[in-house]
Amino acid sequence: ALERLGPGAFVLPGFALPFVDALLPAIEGLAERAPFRHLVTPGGFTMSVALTNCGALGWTSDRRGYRYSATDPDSGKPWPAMPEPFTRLAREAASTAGFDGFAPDACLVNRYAPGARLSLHQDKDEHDYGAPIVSVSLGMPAVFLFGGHARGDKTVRVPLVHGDVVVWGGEDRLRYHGVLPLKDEPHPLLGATRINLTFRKAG
Ligand code: MD3
Ligand code: FE
Repeated sequence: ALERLGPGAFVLPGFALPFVDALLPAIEGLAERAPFRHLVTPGGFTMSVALTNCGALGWTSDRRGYRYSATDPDSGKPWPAMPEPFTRLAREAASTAGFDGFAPDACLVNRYAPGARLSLHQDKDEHDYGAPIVSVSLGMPAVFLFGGHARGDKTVRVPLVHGDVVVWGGEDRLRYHGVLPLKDEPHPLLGATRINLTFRKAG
């Protein structure tokens, strides 16, 4: 199934379910080498969402700004390689939404506890806005906010559950988006945790 949110934005309900058994141990493995951390924004706020990365590039933030980096600033080492099932899932989902040949070089792994949220923002630290972004939801449900091209534009609420995949590209690539504070609705596999994998072509 494929639900259209906009001209270039699609929800693929349950698309990741066949991959879950491979994804969960891979996430544990990479969190051992690059632990989840709460980043500080340039404005001095500590994010409620914890983050790690895998792939050639990882997204990071501190008082000096947002950027992609080839190394984990906490360890000085390269980010863990992108596990093969991650790459395959991202590529198959993008292709299902009409974006053939997606080759992500960055995967942000966001971890939410109850109450964690992501305020409205645009993803514009990537070099090539021509490539789509693929987002995979695991664990607790969340309500995603999908806005317009200006911060004040009205938003639509998109409920996302374990296994859902969203693909954003084309003219929807730079739309504002966010995640409402998570409710405490524990998931059988992940407990009181939501994990979001976001695949990008950053470099
Ligand atoms: C819509 N993460 O890490 S990715 C992020 O659930 C982020 O953790 C969300 O936003 C999360 O930056 C969901 C979904 C996403 C990514 C890029 C978009 C939605 C988008 C670009 C344009 C429109
Ligand atoms: Fe985002």
